[in-house]
Amino acid sequence: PQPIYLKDYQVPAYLIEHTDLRFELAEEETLVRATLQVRRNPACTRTKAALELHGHESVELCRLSIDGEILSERDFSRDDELLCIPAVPSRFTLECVTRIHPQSNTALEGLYKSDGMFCTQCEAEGFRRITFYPDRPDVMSVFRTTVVAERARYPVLLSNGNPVESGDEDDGRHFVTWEDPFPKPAYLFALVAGDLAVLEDSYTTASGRSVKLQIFADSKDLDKLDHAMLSLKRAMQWDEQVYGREYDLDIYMIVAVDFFNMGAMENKGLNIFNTSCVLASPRTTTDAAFQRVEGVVAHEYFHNWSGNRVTCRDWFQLSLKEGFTVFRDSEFSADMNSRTVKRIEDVALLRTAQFAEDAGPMAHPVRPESFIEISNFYTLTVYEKGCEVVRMLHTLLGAELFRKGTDLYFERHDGQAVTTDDFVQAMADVSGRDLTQFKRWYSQAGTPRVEVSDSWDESTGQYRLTFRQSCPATPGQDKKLPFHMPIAYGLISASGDELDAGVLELTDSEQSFTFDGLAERPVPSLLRSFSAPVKLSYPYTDAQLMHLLRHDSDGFNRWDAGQRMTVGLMQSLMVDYRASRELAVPESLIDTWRGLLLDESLDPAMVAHLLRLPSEAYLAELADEIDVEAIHEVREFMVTTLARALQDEWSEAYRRCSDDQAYTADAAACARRSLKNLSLGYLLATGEEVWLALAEEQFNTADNMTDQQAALALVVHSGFRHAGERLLAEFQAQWQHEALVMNQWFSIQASDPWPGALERVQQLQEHPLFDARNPNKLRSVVAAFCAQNAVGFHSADGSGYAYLADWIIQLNKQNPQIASRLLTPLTRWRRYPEAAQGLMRGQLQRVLESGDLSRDVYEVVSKSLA
Ligand code: BAL
Ligand code: ZN
Repeated sequence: PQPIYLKDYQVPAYLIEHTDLRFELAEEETLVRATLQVRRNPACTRTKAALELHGHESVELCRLSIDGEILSERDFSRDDELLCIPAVPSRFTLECVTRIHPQSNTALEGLYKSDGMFCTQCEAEGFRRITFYPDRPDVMSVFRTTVVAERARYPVLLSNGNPVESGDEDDGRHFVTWEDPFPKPAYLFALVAGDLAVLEDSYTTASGRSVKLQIFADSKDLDKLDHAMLSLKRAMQWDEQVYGREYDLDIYMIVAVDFFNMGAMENKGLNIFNTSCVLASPRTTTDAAFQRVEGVVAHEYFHNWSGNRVTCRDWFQLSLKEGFTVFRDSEFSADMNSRTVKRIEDVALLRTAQFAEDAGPMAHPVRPESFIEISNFYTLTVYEKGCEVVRMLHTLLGAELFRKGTDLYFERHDGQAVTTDDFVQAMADVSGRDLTQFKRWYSQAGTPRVEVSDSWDESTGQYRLTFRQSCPATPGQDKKLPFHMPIAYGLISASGDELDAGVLELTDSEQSFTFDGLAERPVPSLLRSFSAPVKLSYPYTDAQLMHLLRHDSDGFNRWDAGQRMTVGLMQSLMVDYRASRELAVPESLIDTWRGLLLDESLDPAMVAHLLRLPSEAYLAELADEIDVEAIHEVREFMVTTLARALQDEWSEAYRRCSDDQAYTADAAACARRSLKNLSLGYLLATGEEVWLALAEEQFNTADNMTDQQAALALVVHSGFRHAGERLLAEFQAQWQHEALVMNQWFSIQASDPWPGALERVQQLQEHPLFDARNPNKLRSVVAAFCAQNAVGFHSADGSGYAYLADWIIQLNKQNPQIASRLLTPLTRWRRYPEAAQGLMRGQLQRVLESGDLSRDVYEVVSKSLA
């Protein structure tokens, strides 16, 4: 397979003014008749351009005609990907009839069956699995879609836009016709047919229009849709208030499906969601999952403007819609919940997983320059780092100018397919700022390093901060130019007062800033709220970090000061561990933690974040060479030591955060559960039976999934092995009919680091509820083991690596997108010691040689081995 390049972009030679689709859905096969009004693109200067229609090899062509004249095989050419008609008029009607087989579509791209229902996933290039079409985002068309199916089996027939006609056909079939007046690319097309229950509501927009809201799901899940509906209405209102954006159709639909490669999809007027991102009820859903539902519902809704009304010119511009929309949904969640906690969670993900991506073989700029398979670029870099880039624009311009910039962007480009340059240009135009250098964030890959030093002149009261920025080489980019980055900062006095605060703008590789008239040397609080996605280092002493932890007015940096302290300690303990020296946790840290645990004035959610040790994955990302065992053992040692030293305080925190009131989902209750369950984890880590009894009691009496699942996971991962097995059996008996709950049951076991993990995972695969065709099940078992169980996966005999390679070879044909995504842990082989490197590389080689690789898997494996 060959890469395609951004530099080769050409405007389409033909445009589709109108797309009329008729789907005849049946049990064996589906017939699709597409009638396209085509015209030459006046912006295309190529005189003899052929009409190019994308079409997957699985699509059977039944009939092709132009203005009623049937084309013979001599009139066009077709290969695996394209159908070319060399001679066409400048304006014509193309009719195309295709036959497809959704029943055997295991890739879950295009039209497929999820349990008993038909559904679609067309982003990025799934529409070409339905019919022949210019399947590129810069071809935007108005769609009219008629769906025909047996009424008894498929009473609900949905597509984009508004329903305009319905009725009966022959043989017990019925039809519904939908019209979407907003021109859209084919990737936003959607169709659903099934026997679905619906929750209905309505929303009145700021200008007074009433919009019908419908969420469809299997009837057994009808009681789990309220939270998504509430989140949707909040998102609609927030977008009006914060961005001035109103919804535009008369109806907004969400459908929950069980078989789905992604989290959700923003198809115009008809979102399709993975059940895991829409269903929620206190009994079956954890607090974290409730928040995910809220965030994803909002994200897909926000796409209606940032993605659908204004879309991407080509797939290199994916972050135009994704980075911006993640920024929008993260700000929404920050407004609905705790801003500081949301920021901590987002940054923890970025620093752990996106930074690791930046340091691996698939590292790419936010706007990639080339790809073999675009599905491989729905990445943390495009989404999360892309969000950070938009956040930096927000920081540099300020909220007011940023809003002017988005207003201009939406107004200027409504109905167009545009680029990240167009987005930045709108920001430059409203602010009068030169953002040329800023755009390097879109074109240069890698995580920049910023080293900070300072000096203090007692006699003049002058304090100076000096910044040096650099960026490591990434594949295809050896040398990097300096970035334009905002560094939010504060200067803190010995008594904890803020002497100065603001935003410094770095543009050079080395730059100094002086602060005059200070009465004392301050402690610098740097990169407040993580104002740029960089690795910033400053030689903080523990005393300075302690000072920030106590006094910083920036909540994020208070947390980060604590993280820096524990990370520093754990890194030095790893050195001791490798040298077989005795390990010890300093009394000063234990005292600090005691103070935090006993301080009832602090937000329990914040305390829980402060007292949660850095994850193994984060410690691995920070290491030059990843020593899985040392990381795990040191972390376990820290947990056990802090558990025993602070047993009374954990017990007190647990008691304080337990209440007898019935479950509520408000922020204060979530915060209490968070600290309560963290405390329970530490109490269990003491190894004392009394705390096992407490965990079992919580498991048995919990009226919500957050508490029940926390107790289960903590016991299963603890040394109380028999009790773990008992609770797993009880949990299974209680929840075997709830697929999403059982996914957690799988995942808790697959991520259990105790010896014998691989055997346990292999047994789980034999479980009747495991289904290798369902991506959620693969994520719960295979991904949970390979990506969240470092000790098990990196077993010295290489068995974990072989296990993953076996899965990749099996899934390569069945579901290439999932196969290539699961591969990630193996691609990081260069970060591990030599023996592991050889074993991991060997398995990648085995995958490469297994023959007939999909583009998805080939791209990741070949780049990893390059
Ligand atoms: N566009 C794919 C799913 C999402 O990012 O919303
Ligand atoms: Zn998105």
